[in-house]
Amino acid sequence: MMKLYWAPHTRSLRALWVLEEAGVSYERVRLDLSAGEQKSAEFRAINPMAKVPALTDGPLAVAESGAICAYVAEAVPQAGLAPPVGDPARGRYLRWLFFSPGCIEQAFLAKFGNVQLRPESAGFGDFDRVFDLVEAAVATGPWLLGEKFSAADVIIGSDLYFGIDIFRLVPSRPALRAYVDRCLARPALHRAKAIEAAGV
Ligand SMILES: N[C@@H](CCC(=O)N[C@@H](CS)C(=O)NCC(=O)O)C(=O)O
Repeated sequence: MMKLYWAPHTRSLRALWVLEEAGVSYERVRLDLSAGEQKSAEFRAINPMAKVPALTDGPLAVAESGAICAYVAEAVPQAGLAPPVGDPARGRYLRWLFFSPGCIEQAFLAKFGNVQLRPESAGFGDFDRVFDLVEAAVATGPWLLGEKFSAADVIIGSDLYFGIDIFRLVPSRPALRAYVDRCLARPALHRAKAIEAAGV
């Protein structure tokens, strides 16, 4: 059985959300970050970065929230959270999974730190280019790949939820707002947020 190491109000929400979308039973192990439980030798053997979320599945351990979403989508193919190899939509799916850590998170950090970078050198180009692209991708919708919800929506939807509603870094443009609202309406995200609120 998959086992999720998590903490409330962190990127663990993505892992909770994708597991709830997958509809599998899994075990949760809550770590107390303020007590430093993520730094224990036992947890570092699972994620040497000493960060949540991390997931184990028997002898396999996977960390990085995007990788966890990709893993769950492939481990539970019946949930239909990833286009299979050979499906042309898989190219866009993979791009969006990597776009989050490669571009969106970098754009957030640059904005947070008020760091000015040359768009030619910064892998994300610039903040507006990143969110113009995401806005265009979700404008038609309902999901990034069209009619079919995927693990890429968990990643990009949670980035936008954090960026717009929590950190207020991203302007709430109408198409972005509507997409985040569609994500927030998903029963699996409701369940993930309820788990987070209950803390168990
Ligand atoms: N790139 C990682 C980032 C994970 C991360 O930064 N986790 C934070 C919470 S959101 C954490 O565990 N912080 C505790 C610490 O660094 O001690 C991912 O996407 O999973």
